[in-house]
Amino acid sequence: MQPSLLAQLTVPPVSEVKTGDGGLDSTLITIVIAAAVLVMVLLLVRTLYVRRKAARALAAPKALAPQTATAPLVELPKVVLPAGEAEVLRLAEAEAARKSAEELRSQRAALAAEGKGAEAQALKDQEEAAKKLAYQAQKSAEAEEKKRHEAEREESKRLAAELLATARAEEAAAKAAAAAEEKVRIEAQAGQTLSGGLQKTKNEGFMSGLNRLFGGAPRAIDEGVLAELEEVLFTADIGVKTAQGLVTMARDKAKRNELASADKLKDVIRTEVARIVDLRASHTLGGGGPPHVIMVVGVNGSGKTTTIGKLAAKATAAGKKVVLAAGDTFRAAAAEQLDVWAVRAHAQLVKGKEDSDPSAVIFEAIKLAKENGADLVIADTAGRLHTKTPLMEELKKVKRVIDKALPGAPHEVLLVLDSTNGQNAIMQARQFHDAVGITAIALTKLDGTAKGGVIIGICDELKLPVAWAGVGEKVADLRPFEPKEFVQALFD
Ligand SMILES: Nc1nc2c(ncn2[C@@H]2O[C@H](COP(=O)(O)OP(=O)(O)OP(=O)(O)O)[C@@H](O)[C@H]2O)c(=O)[nH]1
Ligand SMILES: [Mg+2]
Repeated sequence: MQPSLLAQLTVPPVSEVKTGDGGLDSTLITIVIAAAVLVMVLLLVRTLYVRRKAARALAAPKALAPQTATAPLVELPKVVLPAGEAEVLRLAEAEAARKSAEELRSQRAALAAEGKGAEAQALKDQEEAAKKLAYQAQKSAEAEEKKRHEAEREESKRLAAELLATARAEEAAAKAAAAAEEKVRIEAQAGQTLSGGLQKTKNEGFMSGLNRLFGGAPRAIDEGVLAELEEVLFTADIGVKTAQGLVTMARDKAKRNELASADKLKDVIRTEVARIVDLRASHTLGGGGPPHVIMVVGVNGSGKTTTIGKLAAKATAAGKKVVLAAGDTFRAAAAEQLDVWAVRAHAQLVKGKEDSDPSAVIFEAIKLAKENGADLVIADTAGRLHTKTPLMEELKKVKRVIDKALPGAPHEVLLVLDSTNGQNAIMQARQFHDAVGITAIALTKLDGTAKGGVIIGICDELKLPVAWAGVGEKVADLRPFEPKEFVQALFD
């Protein structure tokens, strides 16, 4: 019969497939399967190896992490405890049972040699019992020994923790002692008094002119005296407007016959100067925030960085945590100079790359100060730019960004002015004040100039208080400016 079409198309089962040599076929299939299995096993081994290597690499830094540069390292001390009563007893029991088993074994051997099989068999049971007892006693002794080693490890850990705590306490005490020493050192740098720093202004500046006028024999107030006063004041560095005000006041009083003599005129000017400079400024370096943020501005070379360093040293000596922001990114040397002060003052410094955005650096510094619970941030800024952006525009931006970093900040905008610039300092102060709203002034280099009278002009024209007076290069040479002390130093 002819097979149906369907039957012709049906594929026969594998077992029915016949080729020339059935034995060779099955060998080939076996080889292929074996090769595939081998490849899979190799791949699996490789994957496991790679994973383990990666896991080890990840684990490595974790193991090192606690060993920070400052954390003292303590080795685990070796602790050896004597064996306890139970352990000794169990060991003795095991030893005695072993001996007994040994004796029974030799007795049994002797009996067997004498052909006393039944007696030897009886001893065999006793020997087994002794061996069992020895084994159990040995196990109990080992358990006791394990407990003892565990106790040794615990004691070792406890001792290590104790040693670590002692080492940490010693390290903290050493740090505190060093900080206290530094504080004493900074305080011991006596520095100049304000009066000492104003010597040139007193002996060569406008005060020397006034003293010439009022010194010597008593003089009646006449037009000659008033003309001389006008000349002295207009050539002084107190500014035209202030000089004008003082002269007008003197003339008015003379007209009203309120001035009996030139001495009286000196008193009147003293009182008026005292009134003008009596603008109170805060010297606390705090009150805002926290952190309290001071933005420091001023033309290049006015003494910004030096003043920041001195303020930072004062604040850290008073126990404050200080962060300095190297916002003058236009000169590489500016950040380096601030770095030196930061180290000296034990303050933290945040700096960016040269020519990086000053606002970004200051933003980062405030962020860090907030995270670290710092009390004070003092931000340095550039005094001159190499870019097309005008300096005042850049400073306005810095101020806006500070407010973004900490709403309400900066709490102080300190303008650093070089007193040797005389009346030009008044003009600078006006420009900075218009741009960023100055809250106080630090007047530097009073020790090297006769133009200290500029303080009077600044206070009079801008109604801005002078908070700090720089009278030298040492930390202590930055004096809190006290209006009364200033007037006394000049007039008495
Ligand atoms: N004698 C004296 N020198 C001072 C005083 N304050 C600052 N100086 C010096 O003035 C020079 C300039 O001071 P800096 O602090 O670098 O001035 P700056 O405003 O930061 O300058 P730039 O970074 O260039 O904008 C330095 O040599 C300071 O030592 C002071 O009160 N008395
Ligand atoms: Mg500087």
